[in-house]
Amino acid sequence: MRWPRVLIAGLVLATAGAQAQTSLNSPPAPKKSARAGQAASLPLADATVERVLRESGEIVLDHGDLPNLAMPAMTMAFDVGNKKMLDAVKPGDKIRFQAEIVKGRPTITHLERAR
Ligand SMILES: [Cu+2]
Repeated sequence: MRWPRVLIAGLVLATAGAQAQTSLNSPPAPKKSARAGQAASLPLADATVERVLRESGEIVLDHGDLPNLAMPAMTMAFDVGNKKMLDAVKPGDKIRFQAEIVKGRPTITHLERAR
C-alpha cells in the first residue's frame, strides 16, 4: 500500500517544526568566562623555544626577564600547565608566555605565538 502524499508531507512539516522549535528554545551558548585570577594580570614574556622534552613534559626556553619570578633572562626548562603545549611549539619558535611556580616548579601557564 502506498502512503498518501498528504500524510507524508504532514509528517515532514511536523518534524521540521519540532526541530525549529527546539533550536528556538535552546538556551544561548554560555559566554567564555574571563581568565581567572593572577594569570590574567601577568605580563607576557618573550622567549624562543630551544627544545621540547616530551618524555619529561618540559619545554626549554631562552626567555627574557620574568619579573613575577624574579628571574633575569636565561635558558631553562619549564614544566607545562597543559600537555597540549608540547605539541604547539617546536625549536626555533618565537613565543610569548606566562610562567608561575606550580607545585614548586616553574611552569608555563600561558603560551602563544609571538606576532
Ligand atoms: Cu629562568
